[in-house]
Amino acid sequence: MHNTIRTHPHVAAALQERRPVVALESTVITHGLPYPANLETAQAMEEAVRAGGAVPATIAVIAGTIHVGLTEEQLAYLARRPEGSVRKCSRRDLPLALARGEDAATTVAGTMVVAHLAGIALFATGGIGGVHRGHPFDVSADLTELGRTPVTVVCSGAKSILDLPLTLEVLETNGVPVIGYGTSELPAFFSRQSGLAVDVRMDTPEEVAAAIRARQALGLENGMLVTVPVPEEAAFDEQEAEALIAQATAEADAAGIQGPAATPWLLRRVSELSEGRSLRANVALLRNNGAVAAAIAGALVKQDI
Ligand code: PSU
Ligand code: MN
Repeated sequence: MHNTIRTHPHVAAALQERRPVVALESTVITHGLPYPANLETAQAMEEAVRAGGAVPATIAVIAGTIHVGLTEEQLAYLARRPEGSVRKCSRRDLPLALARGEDAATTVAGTMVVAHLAGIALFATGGIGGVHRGHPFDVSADLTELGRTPVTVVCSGAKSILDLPLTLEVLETNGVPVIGYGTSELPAFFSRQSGLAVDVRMDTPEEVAAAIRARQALGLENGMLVTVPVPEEAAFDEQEAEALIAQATAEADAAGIQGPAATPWLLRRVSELSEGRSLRANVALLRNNGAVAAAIAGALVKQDI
């Protein structure tokens, strides 16, 4: 099984030399955004990580091999795959995709598993999964993974297609601290507000790096969440985002959409309903989160002496 994980030479060199590396997920490319916006966004996010002084490592399974860091061709290949041809790959799916030689895009949970195996401590994305509204037993494996894998996830909170208070409760149960980056309020993806408090506000990469170091010093195995509000110029106000999401959720329930299909279906519907405005917000926050994660990765490496 020595071919199970292949690390891109740029990523391998950075890890070897203890330079900053930021992992990126691939489900957002195959199941979260439409082509060609997905490819442009994935490229822009990698660029934001590089501009922030870190090496991006986008993670995906291609033909049964896990790749840590994709070539431009591999990124374009994944972004163009027709709907339904790439497995949405959480922790449980990884062995299935490998054994069957499939293409698979890693979710937050799947990406955390691989990042940890590869020795990458930080991971940036848009939104994590959570507890679905009206379906309190549909709890994303992302929350369980955050409770058991020591990777720090930089994101913009979660969309309010999820039940955000219940999502915070499950994070607490799993021992996952929620840090607000430059905010005391949990960001709700499209909007900067949710009315819910984070556990702590931190304003600099150094503060976050110190929290990561403290967790490592204690030998705790859980991950941490760093939540960054969407940039002001692309943000929706809370009521606006809420109206879109309430409609999409009601339609999904009426159509009987459930399980792993629920998140991709809701993301697409919200995008249709907002006529592309949500896409602009999505792109803006992904780039910004890449830049913030790169800065934290830089601070982490400096404290690593
Ligand atoms: N939320 C978003 N965009 C996304 C996802 C969530 O705003 O692309 C993706 C992430 O990959 C996340 C997954 O890990 O959906 C969660 O799916 P589920 O609810 O089936 O766990
Ligand atoms: Mn779900």
